[in-house]
Amino acid sequence: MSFWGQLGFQDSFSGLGFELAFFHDHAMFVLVLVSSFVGYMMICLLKSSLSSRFIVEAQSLEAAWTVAPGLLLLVLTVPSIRLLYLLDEVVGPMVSVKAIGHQWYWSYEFGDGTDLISFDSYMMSGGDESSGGYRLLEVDNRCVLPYGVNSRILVGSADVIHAWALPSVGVKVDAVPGRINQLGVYLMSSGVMYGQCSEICGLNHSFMPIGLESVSPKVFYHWLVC
Ligand SMILES: [Cu+2]
Repeated sequence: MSFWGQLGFQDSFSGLGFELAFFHDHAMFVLVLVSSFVGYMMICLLKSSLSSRFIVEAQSLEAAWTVAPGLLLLVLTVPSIRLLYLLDEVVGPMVSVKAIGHQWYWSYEFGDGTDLISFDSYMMSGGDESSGGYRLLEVDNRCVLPYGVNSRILVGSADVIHAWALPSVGVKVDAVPGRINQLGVYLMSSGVMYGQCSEICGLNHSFMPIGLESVSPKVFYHWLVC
């Protein structure tokens, strides 16, 4: 989760989250480079008292200032498109969980090889850390997934459009009624992740947080079966 005064992304729990943070840093590098160069040139132009009445064309200069931004765009586009396709990839999932958005809570369903397990996940009332969790983020029943295993999350909705989003996993998927969106997740360590519904879905949109617990496959199996 994020903290006061935090400037960058949250620490990542998944490989794709790391990739997203890397791409952000990469894009910021190009952005700072370009804006400082353009800013420097503008200041130079404003301050300069030089003028030239005789230069009517400069083919090589024009070629350079056309090709250079093109190359910069390519430097941004190639990793961006690679990441876009990677995010859509679901590789042989061993665990599937269905996350369904409701007004205003989430419900989860597990149905892999066992009886269907389903439960609702409501925000904890109380509203301070003394009640055992972070204010407006803690839920009564967290979704549980194993780390070190390819998982698939199927996201749907029972009423209006919600969005299942977990910044520290690098995940944000719309929950659309009558449609199932899937995403692949590979968690890399144990921990608890917090997210919130990210589609304005009505009165209590702010009060349907998402809690995800990443546990070892063994613990997950026991949780699922017992
Ligand atoms: Cu919602």
